[in-house]
Amino acid sequence: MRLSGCHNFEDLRQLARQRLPWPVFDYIDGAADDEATKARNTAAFDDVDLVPNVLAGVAQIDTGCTIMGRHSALPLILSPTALQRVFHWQGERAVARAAERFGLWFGISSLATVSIEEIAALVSTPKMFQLYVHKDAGLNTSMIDRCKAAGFDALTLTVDTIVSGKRERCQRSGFTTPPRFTPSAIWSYATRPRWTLDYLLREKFRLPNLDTHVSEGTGRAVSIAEYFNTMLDTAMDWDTAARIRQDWGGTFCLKGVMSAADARRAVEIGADAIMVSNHGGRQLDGSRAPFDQLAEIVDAVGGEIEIICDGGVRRGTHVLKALASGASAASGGRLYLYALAAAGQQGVEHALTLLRDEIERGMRLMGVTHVDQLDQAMLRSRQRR
Ligand code: FNR
Ligand code: LAC
Repeated sequence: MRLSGCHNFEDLRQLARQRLPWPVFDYIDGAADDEATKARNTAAFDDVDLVPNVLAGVAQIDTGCTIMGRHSALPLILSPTALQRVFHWQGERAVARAAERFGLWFGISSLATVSIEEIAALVSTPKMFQLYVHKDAGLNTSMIDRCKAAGFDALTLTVDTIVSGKRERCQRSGFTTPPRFTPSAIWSYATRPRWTLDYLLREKFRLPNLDTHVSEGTGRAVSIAEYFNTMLDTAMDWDTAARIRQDWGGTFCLKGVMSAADARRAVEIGADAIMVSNHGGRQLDGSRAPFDQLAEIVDAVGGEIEIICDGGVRRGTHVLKALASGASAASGGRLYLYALAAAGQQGVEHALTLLRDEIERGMRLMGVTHVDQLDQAMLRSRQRR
């Protein structure tokens, strides 16, 4: 299959599967335990139907909106995801450039494989830095200071990863950072010569060992691999989140909020936005889908804080349903990661073209000319007659 033959995300997912060694594909495609939540994240959108208004005069439509105080050409954010140069040698550079071409927000993970400074210098489109609080407070301070100096538009604190979800596909494949040279891993590389040549010639298999964070105070350089394997700290609590919000001082988002009580806590500590998210089903399997949970969150804090619906988005209509349910935007990781893995920046732009076209077509068929016309009256739950 070629990129030009990809007409939806499942096509892009298959193209990624063809190109990636299975341990790398399974790291993207996989989730926690039985992967029930990952499946529900997308299926949740199918349990709600759209009720269009016709003959509404939709010759001119505007898909633009404001997200966290910045204009966005679509109500869509490319969520932060780790290790992108493991998926494709262009990595975060490709995603940043594609986001800029489409006028979208994108996120850079604490586990990114391109530096904060390089990304900031590369593009001017709104960007968030996603912080995983590390046990070494000097690392947290260093990253926040670097993001301030680099002019990042928002700090997004991920709060649903106090411990890692049980990723059984990764346990089975032996996917680790840095990649281990077990017999099965070597065989998986041999079956994907194009990816392996790229990775060998460009990254020399050293990628996750790049030193990308330096601890303030100790000056200790920490590689992505070490950060990935040492960051989680069960001591992380709301007081820490409030302190980080204070230290950052700018637009602040909490990613991974699922309960109304936590949404209210986010308002109390002065967060500007929350990403209602279960980490793409990669953390607590059995967790409710963000789209299913959205109404409860909107009832609790709608109008007090921006609400972003993160996860499971695979169609333009999913974005429209999230907005009609009260979200200010939708976001996702796999919605662009399969495309990145399959074809770098060209792939991400292809995925964003598919989504943009589906959002535009969906708005026209819904009879709306601007995204803020989408509301609950246009939705019907399948359960309710
Ligand atoms: C992620 N996600 C993630 N989230 C985060 O806060 N920091 C991170 O480093 C990562 N890394 C990461 C890697 C990969 C391979 C995936 C698939 C996901 C979660 C991501 O931001 C987002 O919440 C989910 O991807 C949303 O679900 P969908 O859109 O992938 O269904
Ligand atoms: C993951 C972590 C890195 O989901 O957020 O793999």
